[in-house]
Amino acid sequence: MSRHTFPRGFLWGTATSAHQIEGGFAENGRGESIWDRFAATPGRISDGSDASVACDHYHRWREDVDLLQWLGVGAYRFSVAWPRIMPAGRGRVSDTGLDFYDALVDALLDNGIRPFVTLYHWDLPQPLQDRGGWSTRDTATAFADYATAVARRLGDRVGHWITHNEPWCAASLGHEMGEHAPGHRDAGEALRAAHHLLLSHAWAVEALRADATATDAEVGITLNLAPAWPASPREADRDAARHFDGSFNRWYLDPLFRGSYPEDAVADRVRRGDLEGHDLPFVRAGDLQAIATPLDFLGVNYYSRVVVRAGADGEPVVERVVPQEELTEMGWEVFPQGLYELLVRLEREYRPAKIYITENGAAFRDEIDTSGEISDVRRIDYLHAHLAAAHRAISAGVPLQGYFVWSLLDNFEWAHGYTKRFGLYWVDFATQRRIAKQSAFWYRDVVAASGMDGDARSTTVRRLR
Ligand code: IFM
Repeated sequence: MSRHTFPRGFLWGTATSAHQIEGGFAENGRGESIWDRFAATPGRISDGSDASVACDHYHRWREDVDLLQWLGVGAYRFSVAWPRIMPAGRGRVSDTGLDFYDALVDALLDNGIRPFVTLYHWDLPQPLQDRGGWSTRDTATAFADYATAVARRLGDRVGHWITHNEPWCAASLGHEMGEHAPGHRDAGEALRAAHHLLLSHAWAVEALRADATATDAEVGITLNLAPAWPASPREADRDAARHFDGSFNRWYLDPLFRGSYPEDAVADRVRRGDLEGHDLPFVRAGDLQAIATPLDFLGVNYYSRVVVRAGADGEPVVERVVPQEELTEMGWEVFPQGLYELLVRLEREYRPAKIYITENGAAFRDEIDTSGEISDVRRIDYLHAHLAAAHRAISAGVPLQGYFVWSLLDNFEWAHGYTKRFGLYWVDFATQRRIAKQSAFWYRDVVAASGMDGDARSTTVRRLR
């Protein structure tokens, strides 16, 4: 049977984010975040929940480090909650806020696990939102100060920094589609927010490089990327796929790697009336040069592709092209081939120095059986197929250096509340008990061998106990 063996030094990890797991909202002077406010607004979260307790990781982090140690992973990606560090968003820095992450970093390092620290995973301090949030340049300035505060405290030990997680989500889901905090529906505001997120990335890179002193320190950003396929060979559908690619993928990749926004995508926005005139009025001299500062790595979050057709007005409309059984609980198609294509494209068109897959995983309807086991065979198949695609991309020359499963734990899935489970560990939110799913056993074997058999199902069956 064929095997997929990953190169020596390949990093295996799992990922989480502060707001989705920590809870402890009222502890040690943490300030309010835009997600606290958003979740408190009736109708915003599908199950009416919030993240005030979530996985109670704020109190159970030692237990969670034990889970990582049991999995045998060499890396753990987590985010720092800005409202814990600067409760007002700027100004006073909370030492007790920093203490929490300081202790976590030490515990990880004691267990031989490298911390990958994300500075922003969507929990903007509410006081900054009250003054305009990401639609203002001031928030980018505040972010650079926050980056400095974190780097000064953790930078002697943290070797991997991610400035932002998925700026498209923060900008577009938050400001154009209204599905994420702060819940606005203004396409022009979303473009301003996207620019200020990228600008704040640039300033944070500078701050981290100045203040993070660990010798191997690397700085990058994580983007959520999805290949866009036309629903048919029709010219209009191909153009709709180009349009989607421009606003979703290239709107971030081009400024970061080429120092410019993609012209065709800007033209699409002008046509839609999202921009005043034919220009990007919020871009100032020097911004794009700063945004294109070379990165040590690109973080890639991959979940699925999109299939796009041209709507009546030519606008891209996302289509579902596969039966329900081939979708995850999020309604996303299982399409591992897309990961291969994406990685190869990134290497060819943007040449990042290194790539880490900083998130990949799936929500399925997990159930505990009568013997207390969670046989999440579909998740194992999903992860297996995506790892096989990643392995193929490495063989094709992609500088992929690590892979992080989303997620370590079932957690607060934003507007879906607790209804979507992505974890390798089941979390019983009533008792906070963590139970390893079969995928955790499977991943542990993959990590130990730094590879896996060619065939997922046979591996799975052997592991079921
Ligand atoms: O849970 C999210 C995460 O916060 C960001 N990337 C996608 C995940 C699944 O939706």
